[in-house]
This record gives sequence, structure tokens and C-alpha cells, in this order.
Amino acid sequence: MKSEGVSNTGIEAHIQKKAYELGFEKCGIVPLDQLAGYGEMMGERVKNLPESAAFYRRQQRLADPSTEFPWAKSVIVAAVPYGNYHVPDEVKGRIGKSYLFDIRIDENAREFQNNRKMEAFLEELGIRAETNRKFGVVGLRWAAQIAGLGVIRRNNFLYTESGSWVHLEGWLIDIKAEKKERTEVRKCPEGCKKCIEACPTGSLSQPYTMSPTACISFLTTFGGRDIPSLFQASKDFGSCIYGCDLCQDVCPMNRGTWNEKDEFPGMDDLAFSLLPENIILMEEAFYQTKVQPKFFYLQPDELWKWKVDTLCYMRNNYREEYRPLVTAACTDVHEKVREMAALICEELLLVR
Ligand code: B12
Ligand code: SF4
Ligand code: SF4
Repeated sequence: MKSEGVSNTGIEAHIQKKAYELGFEKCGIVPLDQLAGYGEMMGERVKNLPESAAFYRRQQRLADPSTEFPWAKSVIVAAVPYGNYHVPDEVKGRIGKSYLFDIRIDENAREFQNNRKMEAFLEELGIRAETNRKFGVVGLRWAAQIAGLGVIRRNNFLYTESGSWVHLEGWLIDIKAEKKERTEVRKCPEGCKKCIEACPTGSLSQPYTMSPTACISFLTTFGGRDIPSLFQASKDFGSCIYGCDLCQDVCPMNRGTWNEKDEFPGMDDLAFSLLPENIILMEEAFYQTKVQPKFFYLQPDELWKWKVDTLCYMRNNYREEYRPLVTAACTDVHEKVREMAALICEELLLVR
């Protein structure tokens, strides 16, 4: 939904209008000094969850972008929905939806192309702009809330009228500007804690907090390098192979927000190869050319990690047809795949 900003004059309105033309649902501009509270919020998180200190040390750049970009004065923050994409059955509930439709890196996605058009537009206006395509230049949820794009809910997600299924984008700019959006999004219903109850690992233990290193999304992607050592705990990963959407899927405020009318470029073709039984048998060359470029959190030499996560899925959702695949994985070239498969054989009494 496009909404009218508080001021409709000058360059700010021009930028917002362009963002709408390019398919963004919301767009606001905030002077950087208005984001000062984010550093305190991060400090609060670390104080409550000391185990997250090392992880968030690497995210400090988001709290003070002017260290890296001293010329920056404001940030343009925009939301683009992805709840319009069809989720193939082969990957449903197993791969995080924001990763299936990852517009940060997929040059065929119209949203990727529109982001580049936005940058070209800013350049034409003579505005210096900088982004970090993969990880953002500010704390994007916080900036989006301050810019009036939506509200942050107890599960930590920023919701617009499209629910939490919105990708957030931010550009630092070298002019002081301000343009706030309006949102009709209601607060969480009193007493609701469905998202907290749905989190299998206890990462989301309280409202507005989460332990990043206990989150399945971290453990099934660039974290969790030694899942065999978490063999019992990894039962909590349930059906998640890469990423996790559980605390969003259960949220009543997301009801009716996924409509699946469009096909994401190439996803319907790729989905068959991402069936658990096909990941286990996947060849390195196929992984490196077709899978890794789309799911960049794992490197070209890390097909083994996908295989460990898939073995974990097979243990958690065991079916007889997985038996030959699990027993064969006991002789895989990678040590962690062999270890995981051997532990499953032991637990389920599968003869190797
Ligand atoms: C690092 C990172 C991760 C890490 C750590 C996540 C984390 N929350 O700490 C990992 C790998 C686990 C991760 C996973 C995922 N991520 Co991520 N991630 C990021 C990234 C790059 C930085 C976030 C960060 O470090 N934040 C630091 C923490 C401390 O702050 P915060 O989450 O921004 O939240 C603050 C405010 O919410 C504030 N707050 C607001 N209101 C209130 C009210 C009260 C009372 C309090 C106390 C606090 C508070 O409190 C927090 C600070 O304490 C952002 C992009 C960006 N630049 O922002 C994407 C981002 C947050 N991720 C995103 C997504 C989609 C995911 C996944 C769903 C992917 C998947 N399908 O698996 C999961 C979900 C995990 C989860 N439950 O949050 C989206 C979220 C979009 C949205 N609509 O909210 C973002 C914004 C990326 C994007 N460009 O759109 N992610
Ligand atoms: S993404 Fe999954 S593991 Fe992470 S906080 Fe949400 S429900 Fe918990
Ligand atoms: S599940 Fe309930 S408490 Fe959690 S974010 Fe949704 S409405 Fe808020």
C-alpha cells in the first residue's frame, strides 16, 4: 500500500515516488542522528544474552555507519514484499522463504534490477548513495520502524501491511533529508506469545530478543559447522534444512499475507533438485553452478554442510526410502557427513 508521507515537497517526495514506481511497498528517509537508539538496543541485547556478544561485535558497524561512511547524513529505507511468490512443494517448510526468493543476489529477479535502477536514479539526482547488498548498512528493522514503514513485533520482525514477508533495503545518502511513511499496522494482540512457543530451540525466549547462535537459521547456514556434536539438540531443527521461518509462519498477523501468484525466476525448475533425496546425491559441479550462487551463505566447497543438514532432516522425518541414502553417506568423502550418517545408523539401528 502506498501511503502519503508527512511532507510532500522537494527531493524526498521525488525519491519516495520513484521507489513506488519501482515496486517498493514503502519507502522513507531518516537522518542518521535519529537512529542513535539502535546502539543502545544492541547493547541491551548483549547484556541480556552475554553468549551473543561475539556475534554482535561483528554487527557493530550497523549501529554506527558513520565510522565507515563519514560523509553519510541520512538513510533511505524501503520494503519490498516477497509473499507473492509460489513456494514449490519440494522445498516447502524446508528452506527459508527469504532465501528461496533471495533478491539480494539474483540478477534475474526484477527486485534486484529495480534496486539498481534506484541507485542509478539517485546518481542522476547527484546524490551519493552506498549500500551493502547482502547485509545492509544500518539495522534495517529499526530504521524501517523509525521511518514509519511498519512495526517491529515480539518475534523481532518488521511488519508492513504485507506481514513480515518483506525484504528491507537501505541506502546511506550524503544529504540531510527526512520523509516518514504512515502505517496502519496494529500492535501484537495482548498476551499473544505464539512465536515464542513455536521456536524449537529457545532462541526466541522472550519478546523482542533472540539468541543468534541458537537460531536454526544460523545453525543450518553459515553457523553449525559441527552438527554431529549437537546430535541430540539438532532434533529441534525438525524439517528445516536451510533457514527457518517458524516464528513467522505461526504469527496470526501473517494470516492471509502469502498469495503465491508469481513464479520466482528459475525456482520451479530448481526445486526438484532440492528434494532431500536429491541433495544427498548432488554432484559438486551441479552444486557449484546451480545451487551455491543462489544460496550464498554456504561457499562453493561447502556442499558437505547441505548434506549434513539434509541427513539431520532425514533423521527427524525418517522414512524407509531414506535408509540406502543414509547408509551410503557413511562412506562419503567428507568427515562430517560420515559422522552424521554413522550416528543416525546407530540411533535408528540401520545396518551399514
Ligand atoms: C545478522 C542477521 C541475521 C542473523 C542474526 C539475527 C538477529 N536477529 O540477530 C541470523 C543469521 C540468525 C539471521 C537469520 C534470519 N534473518 Co537476518 N539479518 C541479519 C542482519 C544482516 C543484521 C541483523 C542484526 O544483527 N541485528 C542486531 C539485532 C540485535 O537487532 P535487530 O534484529 O535489528 O532488532 C533490534 C530491534 O528490533 C530492537 N527493538 C525493536 N523494538 C523493540 C522493542 C523492545 C521492547 C525491545 C527491547 C527491542 C526492540 O531490538 C533489537 C536490538 O536489540 C539483518 C539486515 C540488517 N542490516 O539489519 C538481516 C534481517 C534481520 N534478516 C532477515 C531475515 C528474513 C532473516 C531470516 C528469516 C532468514 C531465514 N528465512 O532463515 C532469519 C530469521 C532469524 C530471526 N528470528 O530473526 C530480514 C528481516 C526482514 C523483516 N521483515 O524483519 C533482515 C532485515 C534482512 C533484510 N534485508 O530484509 N539474520
Ligand atoms: S527463526 Fe526459527 S530458530 Fe530462529 S528464532 Fe525464529 S523460530 Fe526460533
Ligand atoms: S505470534 Fe503473536 S506475539 Fe508473536 S509476533 Fe505474532 S502477534 Fe506478536
